[in-house]
Amino acid sequence: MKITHVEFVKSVAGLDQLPTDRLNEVAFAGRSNVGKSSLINCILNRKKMAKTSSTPGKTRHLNYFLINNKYYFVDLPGYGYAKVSKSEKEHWQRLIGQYLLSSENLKGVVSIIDVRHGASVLDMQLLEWLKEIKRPVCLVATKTDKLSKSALLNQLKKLTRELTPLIAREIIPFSSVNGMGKKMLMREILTFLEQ
Ligand SMILES: Nc1nc2c(ncn2[C@@H]2O[C@H](COP(=O)(O)OP(=O)(O)OP(=O)(O)O)[C@@H](O)[C@H]2O)c(=O)[nH]1
Ligand SMILES: [Mg+2]
Repeated sequence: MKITHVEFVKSVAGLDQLPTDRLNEVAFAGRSNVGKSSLINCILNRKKMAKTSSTPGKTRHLNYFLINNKYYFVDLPGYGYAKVSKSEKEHWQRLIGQYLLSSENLKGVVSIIDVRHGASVLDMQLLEWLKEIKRPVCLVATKTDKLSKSALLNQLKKLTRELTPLIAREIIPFSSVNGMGKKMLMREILTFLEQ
């Protein structure tokens, strides 16, 4: 897909504020600071469309980006940031949980982990739950630029062994820094959006 137009549409803090135009959408989920917003910018070829930061917890709402006036990419707030209050964690669970469970326009979820750290308990819980509710998932292991070639190969083998029972597709190695995996990921996303 050639990206011709990208537009930030809205930041959603409650499910009553979701867009009503029924465009197909894909959501990007992962731990706080894993690189969700950077990944979105990378695949859209835009430097600062989704706000990125070295401080975890930057994305607090569901951020909707309109792509080619046809689809939405939804940048979800990260989970698992230790310094977030209990009530905020509960808010996240309710908001994102309800959204992932009930959105009719959501055609797939891009679940993002850090290739170096693998899947945390929270990542596994999310993957298990998405499987249970039958949401199509594509798992991306990002920040591959931080590992040497051989360390990356070993780590991908290990992750594939651990996570294969939870995912239907191959893990996509990705880097927002050098663009690794960009094409493969866009192909998967299009498969979701075109269903
Ligand atoms: N080396 C490297 N750094 C990355 C990559 N992706 C993201 N980063 C860095 O990781 C940090 C967090 O990136 P974000 O894209 O803001 O992460 P996020 O998941 O959107 O974070 P929250 O919105 O806070 O949940 C930033 O300092 C990025 O520059 C990558 O592929 N490689
Ligand atoms: Mg973010």
